[in-house]
Amino acid sequence: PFLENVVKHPSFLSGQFNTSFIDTTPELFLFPKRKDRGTKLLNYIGNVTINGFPGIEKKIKPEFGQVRKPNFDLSAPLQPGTKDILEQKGVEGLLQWVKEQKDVLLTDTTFRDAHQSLLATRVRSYDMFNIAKESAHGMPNLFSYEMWGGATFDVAYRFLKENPWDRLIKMREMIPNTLFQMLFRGANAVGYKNYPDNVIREFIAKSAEAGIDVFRIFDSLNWIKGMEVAIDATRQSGKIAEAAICYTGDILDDSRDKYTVQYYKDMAKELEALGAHILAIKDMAGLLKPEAAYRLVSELKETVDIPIHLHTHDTSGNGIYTYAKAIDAGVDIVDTALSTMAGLTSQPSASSLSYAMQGSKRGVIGDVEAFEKISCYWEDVRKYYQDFESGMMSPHSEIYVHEMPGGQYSNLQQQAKAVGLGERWEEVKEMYSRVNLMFGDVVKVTPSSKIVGDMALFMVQNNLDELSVVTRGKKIDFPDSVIEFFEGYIGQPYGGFPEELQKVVLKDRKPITVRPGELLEPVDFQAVKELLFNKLERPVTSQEILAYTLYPKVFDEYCATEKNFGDVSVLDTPTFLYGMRLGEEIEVEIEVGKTLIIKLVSISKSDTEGNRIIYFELNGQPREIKIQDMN
Ligand code: 3PY
Ligand code: ZN
Repeated sequence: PFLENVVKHPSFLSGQFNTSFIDTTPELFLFPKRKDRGTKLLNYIGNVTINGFPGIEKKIKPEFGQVRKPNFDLSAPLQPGTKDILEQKGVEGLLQWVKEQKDVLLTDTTFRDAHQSLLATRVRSYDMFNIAKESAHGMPNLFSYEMWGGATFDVAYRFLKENPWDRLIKMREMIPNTLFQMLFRGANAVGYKNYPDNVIREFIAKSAEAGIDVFRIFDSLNWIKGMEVAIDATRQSGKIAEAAICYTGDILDDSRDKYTVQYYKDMAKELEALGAHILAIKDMAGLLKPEAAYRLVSELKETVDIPIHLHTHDTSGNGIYTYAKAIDAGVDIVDTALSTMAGLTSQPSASSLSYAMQGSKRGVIGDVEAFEKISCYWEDVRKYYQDFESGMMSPHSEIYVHEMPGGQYSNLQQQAKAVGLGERWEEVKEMYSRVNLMFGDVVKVTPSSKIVGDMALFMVQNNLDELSVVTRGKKIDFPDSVIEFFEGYIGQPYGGFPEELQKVVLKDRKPITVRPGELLEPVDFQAVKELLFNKLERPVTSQEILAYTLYPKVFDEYCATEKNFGDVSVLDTPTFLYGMRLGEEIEVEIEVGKTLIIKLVSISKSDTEGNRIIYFELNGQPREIKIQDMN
């Protein structure tokens, strides 16, 4: 075997070479033949045309038509926004400015929670870039865009085969006037388990560098210890630490005395003392009823001095009413989505709220007409992702019973389908609420919600109930996530673990009670860098090191896809999801000013080995691609 190239030759590495070395070792110039970007993309398109896209019913690419875009003057100077205030006045100046606003400020979640909650997080950067400049011009007076974090990081690599850091960096360039906000799961970062402290610190530092200004930090069990490192790291990077209390249960129901107003007030005080700049009420499932919102916000306003930012989901259909009551009680900022990406498991609609508040003491800051124009774009784009819709067509007040977070609903449904439980979805939802009670009535938000969901799926699949889990428990291999939870590796739930169940799940394992970060060895980033360098045979960025640290397998698969297919993020979404129709011609801008014209000419029948030849034209030149038909 010859050495792949000059920089890896031992003599080169040890610095022992002279010019004759090059003349005597010509094999060093036999660089492996790399496929060009065009061929790689043809491979991708051919493959998805023949074999379909995971999670999408295989069909001929539908005709979607042109998307509507607002005709704003993009050459006009941008109106300054909250990002400019942060830059000019610093964090304290910005917070002061927020407190001075008489009307309520909005965070727009269209780029993150809205599609996480409606479309299983599948909206691609391509569709965001395409409306970013218009958003910067049309919505300059938002408090922030929630546009990163939560499930978007993982899904970008895992399913969309694109780099989430690129999304952040490019969006930052196109929307320079408004704060960017991300959802950060405390010690779980953007993952589903606790990470060592140095990973949390490094992730926050790098996200801040790439463009995040506001970190909404929560712990999935409302365990403040799990949030401390992230709050500190955010402050260290000079950014805004928005610490969240996750709302669960029902403060209006006297029979549920675990999560009371006093519980939330104590937590808020502690978070303020820890250095939170803003307090978020994170109503991830949409359980905060209007009167509860009024009481909770009024009480919290009395308890803390920092601004209060309310987040809800509209699953029950009561979201606007909840916000109206919270606004009456003095909430500073609320989370909304553009109307065509709002409602149901997503956030309430920005424009509906604006209209709803007309004539009240406090209005909504923002231009409704612009919201509606930008919203038309999303109405058209949403159609691309129709296969990821949850099928929920109307408000579901059942949410008050099963308490499933909006961001989980469509994802768990996909998970259920994937393990063959699509037809038993009603049972899964019911089991979800039963598992919550078995676990001692826990806060349910990623990853605790995923653990409850995993257990619910597991119990439905294995026909288990509360009793048989315990009586047959010794012989049951519980899902890994459930074991980790009972071991204490997600943190400590308020009120402790149910002991009997904990013993059944853990068997001989011993649970921990300290912060997992205290036990986890710091990650050696230099070692990860070297490992990745050897795997990828190219220099690696600190962003890639973090991605690999959080999701090694997902990142490996992403790199493998990139190697085979190149950068597929440049494809328009219908082509990315459905491939091409016979006779169709598309243009793909692979870099600024460099466009490929691709035509799908014909497809052969499968040969005896199941291969098909796809005949393309690439910039007018005939090209053939062989694809294995997996159908
Ligand atoms: C997430 O952690 O992704 C959430 O959206 C929680 O609500
Ligand atoms: Zn949410």
